[in-house]
This record gives sequence, structure tokens and C-alpha cells, in this order.
Amino acid sequence: MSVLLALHDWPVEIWRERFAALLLDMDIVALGEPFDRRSVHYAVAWGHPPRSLSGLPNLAAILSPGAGVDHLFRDPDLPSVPVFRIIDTDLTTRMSEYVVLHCLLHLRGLLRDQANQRLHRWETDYLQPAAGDVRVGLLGFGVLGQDAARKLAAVGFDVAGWSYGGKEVEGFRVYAGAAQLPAFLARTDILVSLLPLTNETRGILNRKLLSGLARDGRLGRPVLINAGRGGLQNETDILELLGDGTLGAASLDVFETEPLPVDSPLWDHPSVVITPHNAAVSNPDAIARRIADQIIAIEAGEVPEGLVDRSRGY
Ligand code: NDP
Ligand code: OXD
Repeated sequence: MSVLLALHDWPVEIWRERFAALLLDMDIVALGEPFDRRSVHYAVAWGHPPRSLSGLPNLAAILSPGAGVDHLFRDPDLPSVPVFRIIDTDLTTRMSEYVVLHCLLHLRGLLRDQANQRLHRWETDYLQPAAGDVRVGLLGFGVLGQDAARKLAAVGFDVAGWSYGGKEVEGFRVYAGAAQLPAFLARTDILVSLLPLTNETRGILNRKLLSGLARDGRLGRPVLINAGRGGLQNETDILELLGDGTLGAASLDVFETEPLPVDSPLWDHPSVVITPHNAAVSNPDAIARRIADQIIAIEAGEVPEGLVDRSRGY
């Protein structure tokens, strides 16, 4: 029985070593080398070439080494076996650090202070709002959104969430679906996007949605933070909205094209903070352990954590 590594742009040998140490009775093979296609029961895949997972007659599951699975569904012939994703405390904690950091950065006007620093200007004549006066809205209230919400609330922010189906989460109002989106946006000063990229969410961070954000907030103008996926955002709209004052600032970790092209106007925009898709870089040891545990559970006839709803795409 073997595990096939189908990892685009990942250092395959490092992952082979880890899985070999964790899955002692399995062979670890990789795309691009000769292997017996009948022996493959599991595929660990990230951005694999379309159709490269076809023709594996004994494939039992596909496992994503990331929390997102949009990279798998780019394959129109993805075999119809269960798909699993990563849910991992280390990754979740890192994402919450990013979200709290950037909410605080905008709350405390760090962009303005840094601009002043470059000009050697000592400007103190502004009153910063308190966290409790600022309403943060988590667009996507799943594993990452809920953890970030709890940590933002601990800092004092006024936090709510938006999810597909709505849910009961103690301490937070959770708005549900398209019907409740306008009310959610109207109470949001800092919008944090932690949505998966699916057919329904592609391009959702556009002029229409962002124009619905609160106009009466203590930050003056609303702020966008996107750490979900670049395909969620319309960068032309975001730049226009920053230009016409509909948005006050943005922190973007993900982009329509990655790496962000060197000539993108986002790089030099004074109200944009750019990070290179590193909001939550996965710890390879933790991720390999999670995937090995998922495989061991499937072999034992269990359904491990992280099963993806293929019909919804996340
Ligand atoms: P989850 O699946 O746990 O949560 C997804 C949330 O989005 C759920 O609340 C879900 O609603 C909601 N949602 C999905 N589709 C819709 C829709 N059409 N309308 C409204 N709500 C919707 O995912 P995670 O929290 O674990 O991860 C979220 C994303 O974060 C990943 O898919 C990935 O793209 C991104 N990510 C980015 C990283 C980075 O470094 N920048 C690192 C890791 C992840 P419901 O609860 O009702 O199902
Ligand atoms: C992701 C991840 O999905 O790093 O981006 O987990």
C-alpha cells in the first residue's frame, strides 16, 4: 500500500521523510517517478496537475496539507473519493495572531504613525478609539474565524460573524447567508475575510459588498483584512474604493495572482499592508502528523476530522 505525494512547489523529499517516519508500513511515492498505480490508496495533494490523480483504482482518500481545498477542485477530474483538509491548532493559532495583529494595527493607526515617522513628524492631535468602540466582522465563521473571534473579543473588540448556514456560537451573533449579509456589513468597521474560495465566494470582496460596510464607525472609514484566498477579492474594486474613500485601509495576505506582480499598484498604496500569503504558514511536522493520523483513522474504519463537503467545495 502506498501514499502518493502530489505536491506542486513543495519540497517532496522533506515530506517523504516525514511520512515514511510516521507511516511505517506504507511506501511513500511521488508524482514524476515510476510507481505502481494500483498500490496507491492515499494521495496527499496540493495544486497537483489536473488528471494526475486519475487512474488510481484503489484510491481511498485525497488529503490536503492545507486548510483550504480550492487547489484540489481546480482538477475537473478529481477522483470521487472523500477529501480531507487540515484542522490544526498550530495553524489556527498563527492565523489568529495575524488577525489580532492587523485589527490592532488599524485600530491604533499604525499606518499613519509610520508615514509620520518617514517624515520625522511628531503628530499627536488625534484621538484613538477604544477596541470596544470598533466592530469587527468575521466573514467566514468556521474553525479559523471562531478562534480569531474569541481572541479579538479578549482584546475588547465588538465581534460578530457571518457564515453560510448560521450557527450558535456562545458569545457571538452569527449572521447567516445572503439574506443577513447587509445587516452584518452595516455593523462592521473592520471586515476580516476568512472564507474558503468556492464557486459561491469567488470575487465576493467586490464594490457591491464592500460598499455595504458601516459608514458611521469610530475608525472613520471601514477597513478590509483578507487572509482567506486571493480569488475572493476584486483588486480593481478595492483600489477604487480606497481611492474614493469608501474604504479607509486594507491588509491583504492573499492576491488574485501570487506572487503579487511587481507592478501591482497595491505594493505602493499608502493605505495597504501587504504580506506574502504567510498569515498562517503551516508547521510541516504538525501537518504531517495530522495527515498521518487521518490515514491511520481511515485505515481503522473511522472518519477523521477535516472531511470536506464536496458539494459545497469546502
Ligand atoms: P472552515 O470550513 O472551518 O470555515 C469556512 C467558513 O466559511 C464557514 O463558517 C462557512 O459557513 C463559511 N462559508 C463558506 N462558504 C460560504 C458562503 N457561500 N457564504 C457564507 N459563508 C460561507 O474553514 P477554515 O476556517 O478552517 O479556513 C477558512 C479558509 O482560510 C481556508 O479555506 C483557506 O482558504 C484560508 N486559509 C488561509 C491561510 C493563509 O495563510 N492565508 C491559511 C489557512 C487557511 P458554515 O459555517 O455555515 O459552513
Ligand atoms: C492554506 C493553508 O490553506 O496554508 O492556505 O493551510
